[in-house]
This record gives sequence, C-alpha cells and structure tokens, in this order.
Amino acid sequence: MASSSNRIASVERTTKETSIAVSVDLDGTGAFDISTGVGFFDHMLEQLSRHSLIDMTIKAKGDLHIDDHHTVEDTGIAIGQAISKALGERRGIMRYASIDLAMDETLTRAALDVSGRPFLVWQVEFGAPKIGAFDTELVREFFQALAQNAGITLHVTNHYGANNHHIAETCFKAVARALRTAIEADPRQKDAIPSTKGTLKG
Ligand SMILES: [Mn+2]
Repeated sequence: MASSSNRIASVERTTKETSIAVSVDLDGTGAFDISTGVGFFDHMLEQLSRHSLIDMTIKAKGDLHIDDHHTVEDTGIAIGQAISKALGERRGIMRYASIDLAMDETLTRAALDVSGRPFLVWQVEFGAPKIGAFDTELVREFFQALAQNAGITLHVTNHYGANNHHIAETCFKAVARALRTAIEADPRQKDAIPSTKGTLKG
C-alpha cells in the first residue's frame, strides 16, 4: 500500500481458533487484498474496502473445519482494532454519517457515529439461514465485532428486500459508504476533536 497517509495501522491477532493479519489505510483508494478462506465473506469485505475507500489487506486462517463463525467474528475484531488505531484521537473527522443504500429491490440504511463508544443496533432480518454455504446470522456477528472494536455507534436497518445476497451486500456497502464520509476530514474542523467533551476515546 503506497500512500502518504499517516492514518494507517496493522493488527495481528492469533488465538487457538484463528490467526488474522489486517492492515488498513484510511486515506486509500479502496484497494484490497483479502483472503479469509470464506468466499462469500471475502466478497463482502471487498465491498467494505472498495466503497469506504479504505485500503485493506486481510489474511485470515481460521478453524473453518468447525464453521465460519470464529473466522468472521475475529476478522471483524481485527479490522475494528486496525480502524480504531488508524483513527488515533479522531481529530478533524466528520464523525457522523448515514446513507440509504439501494441495490435492485433492496434498501438498507447505515447510520454511524465514530464516537469511541461502541454500540450496534441491528434491524436486519434474512429470509433464509444460508446464502450458499454462508450463515446469514454471521453478518450481524461481523458488524457487532467491528462496531465494538472500532469504537463506532452503528445502526443498520434493512427497510425492505427479497434477495438475501442483496440484503447482506447492502449492509456492507451502506456501512462502507457511511464510514467513508464519517472518517473523512472536515475542512471546518481542521485538527479539532469533534466533541464538546474534548475526547472521542469513549
Ligand atoms: Mn454480490
């Protein structure tokens, strides 16, 4: 990742269940190199990188012989930690953003506050337990881990939709697109921390 940005970070996280390495550049172009061993999850993470314009290198090796759960959750933890580290004191950012993101018949809203205060409100229901081999319930698990570890208040609401692939994909794209705006430099903030408390570290 060639960049002059200093909003970069790397996280390596190894447990008995997974081994994960993540690098992010918040001021990237949406370039990605992602391999988790879970095809559908790779496809979703590629959307997250591409539409947030956060460059992401993600290498995950998990206990997929059990199921995808540990790999998805722990990748969310590592990405969240990397984003939080790269944000530092969260100076000069827009902080808030939301979008209603359309994809064919599906419409999903993501609203977020890059507050240092982790919270997830999840109003998304899938019409089937699986998308191919992927457990739809893991989409929530991923965003829970991401919000918790990135220090983001995140609300995701699926307004409507029929196709489960579209419902999942709009969640990732909507969060990506809102995140892009919220972590962008606010030209009127300069280097200030956008909080009356004077801190966004929770
Ligand atoms: Mn797709």
